[in-house]
Amino acid sequence: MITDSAISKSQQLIDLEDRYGAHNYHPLPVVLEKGRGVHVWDVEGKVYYDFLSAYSAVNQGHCHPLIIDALKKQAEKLTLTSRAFYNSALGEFEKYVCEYFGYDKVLVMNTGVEAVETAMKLARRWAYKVKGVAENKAVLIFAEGNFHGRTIAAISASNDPSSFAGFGPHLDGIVRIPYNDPVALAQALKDTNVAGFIVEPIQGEAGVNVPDEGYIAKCAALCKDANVLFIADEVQTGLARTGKMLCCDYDEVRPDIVILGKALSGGVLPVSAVLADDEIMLTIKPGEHGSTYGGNPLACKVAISALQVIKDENLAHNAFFLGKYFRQELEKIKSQLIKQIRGKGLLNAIVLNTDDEDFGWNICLRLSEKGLLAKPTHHYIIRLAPPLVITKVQIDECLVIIKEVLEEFAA
Ligand code: IF1
Repeated sequence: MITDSAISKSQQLIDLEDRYGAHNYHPLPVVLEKGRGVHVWDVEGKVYYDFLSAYSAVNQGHCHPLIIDALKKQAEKLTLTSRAFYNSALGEFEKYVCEYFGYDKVLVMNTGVEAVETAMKLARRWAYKVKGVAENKAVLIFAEGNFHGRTIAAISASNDPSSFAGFGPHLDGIVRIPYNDPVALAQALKDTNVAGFIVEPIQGEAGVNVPDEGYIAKCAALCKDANVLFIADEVQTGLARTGKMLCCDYDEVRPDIVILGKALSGGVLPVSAVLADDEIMLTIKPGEHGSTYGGNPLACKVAISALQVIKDENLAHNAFFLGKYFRQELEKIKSQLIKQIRGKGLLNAIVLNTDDEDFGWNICLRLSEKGLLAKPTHHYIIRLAPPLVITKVQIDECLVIIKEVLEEFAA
């Protein structure tokens, strides 16, 4: 007879999720209960380097003491008022984030996909009120291979069947063009009903798909010429992850609308935001958009602290230089298993040379046994994105683990 004690604590917790939770994920079999900086611990006490960083939400490291302090202080005072009333933290955060990024206004939401939805609504509204597009005719352009979240609007933009299939009917007014193809964009912009082009400066889910140098600048210029909003989804690439505060900074582009999420709270609670100037933002009037939790005082205080940490600890600088070093060292690994190393800052990927559907998964399993957590995307790409507080000594330690595992699989 198998008794409870014969089954590991991890397995018991995995079974619990399997029994009571919806089966919308397939996690690695690691059950985490503690995190600090670049490390996480499982329920058996094993420590790991976190090379996923909660999909770049914990750029500042797990449980950053200053962010947790801001959370605790505000949690004891006031957590939620709804937007039916003013609260004493929202204005402070709005001013802080607008000055931080240089925009007239911000609209605060919770999850990344809500911010994407907000940007879609703003672009449509701007098209009707400012550009003069006929009612219900507005078009939004997206790039193939995009990932903008899981709502009906976001999956309507997706060309990945695992996102959209079986969830139709989908949204109208969406056009998709190839990524990294300014000529295709120029062609699509000939339609005078286009409101905006929504694009990730690097495609995350597509496998850290880095476009050619100058792509973002070209796109922004084409949009400007066509009187179309250039909208950057920086939910994953933003907030120092790629080695600049925003990935668009590489191209010296100031998008008409910036979408932020994830690390805006340092992984503490869901906070997202849309930044734009008055001409765009003020097209939405009172009562026309919002969210119960959006702009709550707890989120506002946490987000101020999370942004402050990025600046104070020079995380963009650290990501830029350690990212460069990391890719350079990965390039030195001589293995026929590696097809390509790519990325920017500390958003990187190893593209594997394989037809084996389980290969990326098996490598990640072995990496986890050796104390490094990463997750494959598209079964042959391993994304490597540690918290930006990682040090060179730690990077070196991780390079040894990655090298050992790749050599093992090559043998
Ligand atoms: C999951 C990937 C990352 C995003 C961009 C908006 C959102 C995301 C550019 C929505 C979210 C996530 C969600 C996560 C997996 C993940 C992801 F693997 F799908 F591609 F990060 F790499 N725009 N990305 O990347 O933000 O509503 O989730 O807060 O489990 O679905 P959200």
